[in-house]
Amino acid sequence: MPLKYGAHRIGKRTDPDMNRWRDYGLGEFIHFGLYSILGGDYNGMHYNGASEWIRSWNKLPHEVYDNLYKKFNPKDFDPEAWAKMAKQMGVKYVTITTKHHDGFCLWPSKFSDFNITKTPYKKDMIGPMVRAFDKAGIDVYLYFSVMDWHQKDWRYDLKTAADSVAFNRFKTFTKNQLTELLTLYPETKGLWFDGTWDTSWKKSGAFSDSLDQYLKKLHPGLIIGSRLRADDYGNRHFDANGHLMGDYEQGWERKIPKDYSATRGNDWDCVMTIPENGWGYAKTWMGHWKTPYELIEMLAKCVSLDGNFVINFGPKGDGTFRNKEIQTARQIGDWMQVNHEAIYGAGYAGWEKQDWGYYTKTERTQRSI
Ligand code: H79
Repeated sequence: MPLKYGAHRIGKRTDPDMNRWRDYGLGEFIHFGLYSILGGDYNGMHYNGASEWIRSWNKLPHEVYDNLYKKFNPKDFDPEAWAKMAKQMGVKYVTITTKHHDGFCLWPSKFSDFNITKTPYKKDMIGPMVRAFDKAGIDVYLYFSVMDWHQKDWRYDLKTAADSVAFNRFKTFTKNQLTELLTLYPETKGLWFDGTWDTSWKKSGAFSDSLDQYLKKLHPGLIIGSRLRADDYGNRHFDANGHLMGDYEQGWERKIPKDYSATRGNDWDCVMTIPENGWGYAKTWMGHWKTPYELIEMLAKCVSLDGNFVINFGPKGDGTFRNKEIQTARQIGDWMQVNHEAIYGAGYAGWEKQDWGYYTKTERTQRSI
């Protein structure tokens, strides 16, 4: 089927930047923002959804949430300590929330007043994080929610001409913010898009395609997963011909392919929460906390199926990590120190999983077979 905005490449990217991505094995996700202050609680009540979605809770007035920036002061934020913890854990890449669905920007954006400079903390958080991780040898990816609850021009659907006019302004705003991020933080290796599931965006295949091409021209080598674009018919991830629209499949959120055929032979990564659901800090811990052992098994499974595994952390509003997350990171790091050879640069071995574990293959082990 002829498509104007379908996949422009069939099969995997083979350039050095993408080869480097493929070799990471283990990554870290960080969710940090205004929601970290509340930690899923408000007025003595507990929100049962994901804590970073608390603004959408009918018990919390929007104006309360939107004024949280006046209290945002992560005074103990220490980017070097964050990078050190990630390094010990053995992660090769980190994805940082620059702006979640609430629209709050952790960098001094010229295009939105709802940003870090208006808080008591005042200072940019993204730059120091990017530089600290980069210096530690950990590649940096920026999480960016397209959906933005703070922007008046955001639309869920485009039903009227006025909607389209507003949404066109929103597109320009989005492009400006992304240009700003890549210009301010040239160390960035890729962008992790989210909040792209609404009809308005699905109707914007032409724009998302041109945006993807523009960003890659601006920042050669940039890696963008399959969550940014939509094709001519509003298909996401895979176009109407079944081809992946992105450098890797970005649909594995809190789930892992059951076997190799489920990966369709594409590059992919799985992003995983330690609790059952919820990415931002949650004061009240609900449900099961994955043990380091469970997370390591997931990591081994992902690598054995040619994917990367990314574990999420939700630091507290003061900028420090909860002890349980620190311990989890440390225990995974201890395991990685002994077993990293089976993770870095490793992938699908073509052998069936056994009850005692998973096979992974590296170029070296491949040569010796
Ligand atoms: O940032 C983390 C989550 O907050 C975010 N992605 C990760 C990395 C995320 N947001 N939503 N989701 C994940 C799940 C999507 C839920 C949806 Fe819906 C179901 C979107 C559309 C249908 C909930 C119900 C939101 C709108 C209706």
